[in-house]
Amino acid sequence: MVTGGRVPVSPAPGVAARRQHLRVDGPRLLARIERLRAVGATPAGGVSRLAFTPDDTRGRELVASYLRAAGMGVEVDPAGNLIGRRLGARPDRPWLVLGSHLDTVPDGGPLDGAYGVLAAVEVAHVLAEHGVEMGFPVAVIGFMNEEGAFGTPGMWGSHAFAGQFDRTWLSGVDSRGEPVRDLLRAAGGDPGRVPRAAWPDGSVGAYLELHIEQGPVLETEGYPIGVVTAITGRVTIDVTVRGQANHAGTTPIALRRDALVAAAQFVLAVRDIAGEDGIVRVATVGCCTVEPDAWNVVPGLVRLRADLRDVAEESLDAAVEALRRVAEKIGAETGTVVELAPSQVVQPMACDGRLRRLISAASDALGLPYHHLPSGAGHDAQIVGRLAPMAMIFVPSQGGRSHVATESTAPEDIVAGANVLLHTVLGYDPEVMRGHQ
Ligand code: HGY
Ligand code: MN
Ligand code: MN
Repeated sequence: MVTGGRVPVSPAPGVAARRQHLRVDGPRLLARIERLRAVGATPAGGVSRLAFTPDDTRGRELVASYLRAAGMGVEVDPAGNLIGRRLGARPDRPWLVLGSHLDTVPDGGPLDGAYGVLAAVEVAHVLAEHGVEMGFPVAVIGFMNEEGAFGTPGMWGSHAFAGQFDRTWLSGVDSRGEPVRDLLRAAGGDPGRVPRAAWPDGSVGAYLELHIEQGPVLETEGYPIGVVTAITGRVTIDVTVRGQANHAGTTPIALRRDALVAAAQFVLAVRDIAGEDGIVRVATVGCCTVEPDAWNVVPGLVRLRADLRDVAEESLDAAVEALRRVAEKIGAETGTVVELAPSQVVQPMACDGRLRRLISAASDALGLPYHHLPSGAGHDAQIVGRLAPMAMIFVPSQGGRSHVATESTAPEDIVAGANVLLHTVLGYDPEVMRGHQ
């Protein structure tokens, strides 16, 4: 399928046959994952590279050196995204973008995000080493602050990339009181120019993200590869419970306005709106602060954040409304005020059918069985998907565990997933994207 210009989009038959035998350098990929894991390693055996911290910056610098070793031009955009570019002979064509994130949750694992970026670097490295000329430019991106460090909005960098960044995110301070603008500047970004991080409509042909599953399905079902069908939607709600602090020994129970007792009831209500008989698939309260946080004072103020997830946006809306009613009732019964402020809504997103077929074909060619499954975790892909077609490849998570220090994937699965990414890239043809979804 030659469409004119200097380089044909599809390789000649002999070239295509040689490309079929290309594989990633597994030991190099595994060694880099271990080296990055050491940056921000915690005594508990996990990794803490929260966005905007010095360890996050050190990790990004390490990955920048790998991008350079892969022959890519490297830059940090104004939103803090780390970008490697391989222009190739057809820089005029829309980009094939590969990426994920490099930040972690506190005491998280070594693979969430980092695996996808390092595997994408490995793919670029193999293409360069073997002198493979693609008929389109390729970018590898380590997106900034996917996890929403210190209460800041998650999927930060991908929002900026897709032209969806909300400028109010730059105002104010994080949960530690640090001005967000200063944090971005210190991380190599440029708060005044974040809109320039947006890639124009039509500039991205497709986006591919390789990631660990972070759940139990692939391991339980016995598949080394997952082809993601859709990515869950998510809403986070910031909750403030206002009661009255008072002496723990002298204040009669009936007269208390205990903010933590009210918050505890709210946490149970969040659990009850989720699950098989609930309104949404899952819901969690994973953080909470208490004031004045003293064992002998009735709590006067509690702040927490609820995380609700479902593939149906209507269900998320309905759950927020249900929680508003519950909050009013709890407030009336406990003498407190329970305020709800939805802080970030991320829409669910279906993966592109053409790209999914390409991933399936790459897995078939490598003799790797695959399973179609939805993602219960959020990903940069669902934000980039607003700009361009996207798809995701999963590999199994041992024990279905993630966002914890014990997060792991078998080395052979890590390498297999990277090979599927490589062969999806080799099979990618911008012309394919003209076909039906
Ligand atoms: O929380 C999530 O789903 C993702 O890891 N950011
Ligand atoms: Mn994560
Ligand atoms: Mn992730």
